[in-house]
Amino acid sequence: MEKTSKRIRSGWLESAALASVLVLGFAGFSAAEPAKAQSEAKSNAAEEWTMSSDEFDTAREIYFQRCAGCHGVLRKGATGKALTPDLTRELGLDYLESFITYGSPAGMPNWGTSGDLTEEQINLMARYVMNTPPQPPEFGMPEVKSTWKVLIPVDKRPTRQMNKLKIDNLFSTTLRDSGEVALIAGDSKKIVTIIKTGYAVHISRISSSGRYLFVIGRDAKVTLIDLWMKTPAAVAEIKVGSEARSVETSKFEGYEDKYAIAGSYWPPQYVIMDGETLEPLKIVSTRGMTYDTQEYHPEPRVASIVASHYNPEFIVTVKETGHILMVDYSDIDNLKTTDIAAERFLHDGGFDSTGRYFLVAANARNKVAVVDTKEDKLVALIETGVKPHPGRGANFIHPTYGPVWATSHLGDETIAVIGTDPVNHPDNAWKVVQTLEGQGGGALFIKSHPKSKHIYVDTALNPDEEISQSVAVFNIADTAEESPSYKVLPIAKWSGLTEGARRVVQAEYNMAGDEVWFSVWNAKNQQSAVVIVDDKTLELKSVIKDKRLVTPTGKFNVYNTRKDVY
Ligand code: DHE
Repeated sequence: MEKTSKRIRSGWLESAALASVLVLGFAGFSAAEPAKAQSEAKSNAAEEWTMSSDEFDTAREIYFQRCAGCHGVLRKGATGKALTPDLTRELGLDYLESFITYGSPAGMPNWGTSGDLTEEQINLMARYVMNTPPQPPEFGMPEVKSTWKVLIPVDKRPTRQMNKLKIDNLFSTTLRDSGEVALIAGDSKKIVTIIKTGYAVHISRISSSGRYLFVIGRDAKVTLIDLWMKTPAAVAEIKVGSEARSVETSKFEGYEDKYAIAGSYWPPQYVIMDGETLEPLKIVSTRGMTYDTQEYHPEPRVASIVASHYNPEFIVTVKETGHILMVDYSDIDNLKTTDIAAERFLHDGGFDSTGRYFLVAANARNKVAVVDTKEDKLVALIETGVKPHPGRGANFIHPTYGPVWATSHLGDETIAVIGTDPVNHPDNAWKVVQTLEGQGGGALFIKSHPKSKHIYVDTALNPDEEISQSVAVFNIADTAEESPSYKVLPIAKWSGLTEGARRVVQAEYNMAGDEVWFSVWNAKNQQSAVVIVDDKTLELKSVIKDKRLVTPTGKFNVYNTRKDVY
């Protein structure tokens, strides 16, 4: 039975910051669709889901901005429930309105009572989800290629590093609502430059050599940035679909910097590109059967992607159908893929400390799937707490159980600690060896570093402000106790900001592993900050406040990201 912590009342996209201005329209939808929905509605003129074409367009945009990430474009459901008309019409207008207004303990945000949607908008959305979902366009090679731009050709780029930056200690910082990344120097804490990217950048990844930075927007735009230029800037860009979350680059020996891959939510597919120009080389659809019941799913979205260190392979997780694809890039024309049946609603994950095992959240059934990237095999499916959400997870040496990897949870306050050393600690391997209790549910990211004695857990989506504005820090030595206590760092308070949601999100270490950076995430029209903590003393070290730091969320230290140190 699903248990839900009483400390989490609501989930994704609840905050003012999250729900703040998402100005992207879904211009690519086929114009015929609203009319189709409308005429369908008109034929049932007395039905409660009747909408005008304008209303349908408005609702479609709100749906894309706030609902599609969890419920899917075709509304087949994933993190959120399925919302197809056969189900929603059964539920009826009143029920849907109240569900949207008040949310649910299972993670549906309380859009009405939080003030994010008006009563009128709620009525609109309730009627919208009773209509047939419109289908956005496909992105085959002609469409993808038409968006591809090489801004600076390879032969016009520098042949050596032209700046004095310590590239390995740069932080690529997502400025979510301004469609930019800020490159921040780890040593001086100064913003080196701000680069225009896709809309609502999700993650950054670094090429194996450390020269190229890849950034992906929620609008599926990939931006390639050359860190060797006097002032680092974009040298190529491409749009691989209309909605995406993941990008990665080839890391296996002999293929360093050669290929990039981006996975999209819509259309459900991945695109392999040239690593220096982003020229699209291969597009592979992920539509297909669920791994277990083998039923067709039209929208199995690509979630996390990592690059294997053991084989020339990308590890591509397919959310709704629960497949993990080991995509061999050594011969792109004769593409070989090992398809691992894992578990449903794959989301985010990372490697163990050796880089051999990939652990990824499967949040439909509260599991973590473990893949051996050397043998290309599923090693284990481990039951955790409610909706594991690790980011890339935290590796540390447990005083009792040896090498472990830990995940926090969206749906409860626990932290699951999993043994990862089948050689020297076989009894503990691939089991939850300990469950820590943190501040509350709504945790998004957990982080540690091989040189650190600490584990940091944010609770950015917890509805209690004190909890969402602070982080819990565990001392690794204390995990020898059955129920170790933790220290709470009031990061938002330390930022000096006094207004706004000030959600504290995503710990990221510097290259040396002696500082930890946190975003204090406010709405677009409010000031945000990055707060830096001294990892030895757990005291405030520095605060970066700058009017250009608009809605900072993820931060990606170049060295730690390219070497998978976490
Ligand atoms: Fe993320 C990682 C998807 C909402 C910030 N997020 C990921 C990954 C996926 C994903 C698939 C793993 C990428 C990889 O490793 O290749 N995220 C989604 C969603 O579908 C979801 C739930 C809803 C949505 O509509 O996007 C979602 N994510 C958010 C946010 O609201 C966050 C907090 C703010 C934002 O910028 O949008 C957010 N996601 C992040 C960050 C990471 C991430 C910072 C990388 C963490 C890391 O340390 O690796």
